[in-house]
Amino acid sequence: MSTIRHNWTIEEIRSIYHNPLLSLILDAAQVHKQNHTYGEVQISSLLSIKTGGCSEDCAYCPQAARYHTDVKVHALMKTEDVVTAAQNAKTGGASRFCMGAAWREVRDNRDFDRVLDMVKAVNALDMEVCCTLGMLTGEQASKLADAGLYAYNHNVDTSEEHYEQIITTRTYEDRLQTLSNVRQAGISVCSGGIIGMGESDDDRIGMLMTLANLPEHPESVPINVLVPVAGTPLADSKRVPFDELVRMIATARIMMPHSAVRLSAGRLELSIAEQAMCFMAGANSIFAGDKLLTTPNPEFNSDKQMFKILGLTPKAAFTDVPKKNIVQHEQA
Ligand code: SAM
Ligand code: DTB
Ligand code: SF4
Repeated sequence: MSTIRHNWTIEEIRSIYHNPLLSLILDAAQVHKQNHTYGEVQISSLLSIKTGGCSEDCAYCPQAARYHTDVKVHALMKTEDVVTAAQNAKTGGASRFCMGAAWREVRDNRDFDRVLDMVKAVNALDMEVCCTLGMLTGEQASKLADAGLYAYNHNVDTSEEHYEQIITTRTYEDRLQTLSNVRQAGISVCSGGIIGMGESDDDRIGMLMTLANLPEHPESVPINVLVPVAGTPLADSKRVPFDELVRMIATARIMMPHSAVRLSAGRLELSIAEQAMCFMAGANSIFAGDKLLTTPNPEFNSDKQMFKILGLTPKAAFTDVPKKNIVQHEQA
């Protein structure tokens, strides 16, 4: 097992990140092999349970109400439809089910009560239940934990310095506070970011430093490649070259040896060979299913073929979250 550190300096990370690519991949692969089953990949499935109409101004996001994108606003889904989607995802091999809502923050209302019911119901399917609902108070995090929530996704998205170029309607500190509330409630933390938003290498390095120097490393670290969406301010962003993605994954793997590093948005643009380099460099989790939240993702069959070609195996769910709650399905 590798040593877990929370005192990374920018210089140390720079020297890892800027290593010649093949040496970097080899170092990362060694860390990966010491801490994980090489070739085992955790499959998560995503569902947008409340879509569009969001009040925030995240420059990358097709769901922000202020940008004119093709996303259709959809109110919070019914619990039974969410459970059906989770069952289908499980049948397709997913061990984690992540429900996303286009909210700035959770409010204590009937919608939140319904989300708590969804969490209970998906937990009862023996899947790792994850939510991404925006900012949370400590009390809301505890309610989610009591309902059986396994993980909470809340990305820092970029470096603290670059953050205000991307989002002005909340602060970096707000993001970190929610992560701390989630941690305090005993929920597994999922936090990462996006590359391809005009950030510098030092911004990417700074983001990894923020994540790795948290009091505990996030158990999962999604690395998203920006999916440029027409109508958003970042619609015309240049595509991230695949070697920069591999570099980012390898550096995350070396800095956070025990965490799952998730090759997240942007896989549709990557060949199997490029994705293979990401897995060699330490990625051990993906989102599967032909849709992320609102944008397309590789088809089930093409991922199945990739798993076969690369000899990857899906990781089983790790659910020790007690199912003490009675599941109440709402009526339509
Ligand atoms: N509203 C909640 C929030 O912002 O935390 C949850 C949903 S939000 C869509 C979840 C994450 O999706 C964002 O933090 C961002 O990292 C990622 N994301 C959104 N749009 C993206 C895009 N176009 N390309 C890549 N990642 C994106
Ligand atoms: C994460 O880091 N990536 C996922 C998940 N967490 C919620 C979201 C990606 C969204 C991509 C744009 C979309 O499909 O709307
Ligand atoms: Fe809203 Fe989340 Fe999209 Fe930002 S990323 S606009 S908070 S849905």
